[in-house]
Amino acid sequence: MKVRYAVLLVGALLAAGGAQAQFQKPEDAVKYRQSAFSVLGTHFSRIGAMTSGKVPFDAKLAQENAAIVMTMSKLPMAGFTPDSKQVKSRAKPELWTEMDKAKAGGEKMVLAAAALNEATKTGNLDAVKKAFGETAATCKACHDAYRE
Ligand code: ASC
Repeated sequence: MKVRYAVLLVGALLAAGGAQAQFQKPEDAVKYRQSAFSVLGTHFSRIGAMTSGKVPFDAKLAQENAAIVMTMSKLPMAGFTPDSKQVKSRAKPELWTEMDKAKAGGEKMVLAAAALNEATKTGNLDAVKKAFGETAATCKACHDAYRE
């Protein structure tokens, strides 16, 4: 029984640590989110090159890239810490005053990226195209609203 409680406690602490991102400095939070967006965009664009016909569709490659997109999509929002508002970036003032909306936009992106990952598992280009477009729309929504 005691062991069981200890396991639960450790689990709760880990969950709290994950939910509450910790950065040494506000600048680190900015660097973190920008880095996460950069890797996310790189792998998303590789799928985009296939859906637009710029490079041939390779189902396995699409799936590998989508798995990375799905994982990366979960990271950047944690970098929008309140104290990072003071660091110069392309974030519009609205981002900080509408943080709940911005976070909701981030969650839509996470869900869309997971759906894109599922779509790539079908190996069907049309399914990938559709899911890619829906994911790109979630990227664009926040870029339009919150990025200079
Ligand atoms: C991309 C990319 C984005 C989104 C966005 C969608 O390929 O890098 O940021 O799509 O342009 O409109």
